[in-house]
Amino acid sequence: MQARIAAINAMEILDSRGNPTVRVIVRLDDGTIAQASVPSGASTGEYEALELRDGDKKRYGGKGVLKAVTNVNELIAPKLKGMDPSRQGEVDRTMLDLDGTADKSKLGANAVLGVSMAVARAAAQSCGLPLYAYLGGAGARRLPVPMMNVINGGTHADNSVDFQEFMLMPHGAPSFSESLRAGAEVFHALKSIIHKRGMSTGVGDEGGFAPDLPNNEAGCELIVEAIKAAGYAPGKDVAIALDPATSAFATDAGYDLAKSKGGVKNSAEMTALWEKWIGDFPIVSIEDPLSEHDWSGFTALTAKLGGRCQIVGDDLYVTNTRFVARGIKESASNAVLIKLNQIGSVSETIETIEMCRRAGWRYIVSHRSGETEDSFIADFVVAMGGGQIKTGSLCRSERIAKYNRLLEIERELGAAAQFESPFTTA
Ligand code: 2PG
Ligand code: MG
Repeated sequence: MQARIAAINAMEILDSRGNPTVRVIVRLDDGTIAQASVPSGASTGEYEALELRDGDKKRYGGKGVLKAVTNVNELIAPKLKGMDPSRQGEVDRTMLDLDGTADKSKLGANAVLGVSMAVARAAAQSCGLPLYAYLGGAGARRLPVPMMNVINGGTHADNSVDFQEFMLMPHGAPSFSESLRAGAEVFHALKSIIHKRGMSTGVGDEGGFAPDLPNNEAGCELIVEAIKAAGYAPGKDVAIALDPATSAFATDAGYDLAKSKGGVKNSAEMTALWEKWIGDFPIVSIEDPLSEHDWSGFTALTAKLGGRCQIVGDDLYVTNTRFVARGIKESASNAVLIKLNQIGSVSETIETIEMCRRAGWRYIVSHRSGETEDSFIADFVVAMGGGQIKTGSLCRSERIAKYNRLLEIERELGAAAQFESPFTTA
């Protein structure tokens, strides 16, 4: 590539929760200007790369990101100036060397990732390619089946539900746009049902409803009812995916279902709960069914349920090849959640995906609960071809931005666009 990196600038912006995050603007010497914004999680895995926050209680309660911004402007920018933006691996490696820590704690993973994504986008723009085609090549044409988080609980909502995410997966649709339509129709049917029952239709962090439910199962029951009310067949047209995010309520005593007053369960009891739920509801995928420290529990659970259900590791792996390699060795799951900011650069995220592919594992590209209007992951999921994305509910523009970008990509691909259920073809 002819163009070279001419300037890199960062600024502090706000995310969907009103917390500061990093935006990076990259300018190339051919006049190209591209930017990227970094998301932020709430139920974070213990071994995620470090999100650098200022800690100055006088600004944003300590959550400011001015140090990360300064690190981009003063440390990273001078190092990358003059580099070829299409050499993504070299750009990312230069930042990793400059940082020198295992968890990017010197520069901040938010600083490094913002630059990494903005450089990829600038390179794509400079060579006149859409981001998905630049990152994925001419073969990138698979649109993902969405996991749509329509009932929020756990740390994402102030309600009586222990489990963080109850998601729709409209996997029986013939195309992405029809899948999105099914999801939106079920979402609105769900709203009417919740409203009729006299419960709150206010939404949680990812735009899903957050009612106080009598128990956790009621989340699945409501969704099945809504799928039927919208005219779809539960399981066949629209299935359920869960992310209970159990690390968030794992205590020394066990899994404490405190929000629903459901008592404390050990690993085997939680596994039995999931087995029952898989039998009772059309569940095709469960993420973090056990805590990130319960490796042996994960292996036992996958041996028992992995043939009937996709078992996804999120906090367990934190998009890090070190942990995914262990998971593959110990058959701890059969799929991995992929979040760019857990590891902190585009190239390392791709390495993790390559490891999944080699093992024959599925991978799901995911948003964070704190998001921005940046739709990078929509292009990224098509580029990587894994066929599954988790990007929130059917309301709130930071979630919808990703769906709308996928609609654009589908339109642009035209007849070449591919959409298939990962569950019926496996
Ligand atoms: C998760 C995510 C995204 P957070 O647990 O999978 O839904 O939540 O970004 O808060 O970690
Ligand atoms: Mg998760």
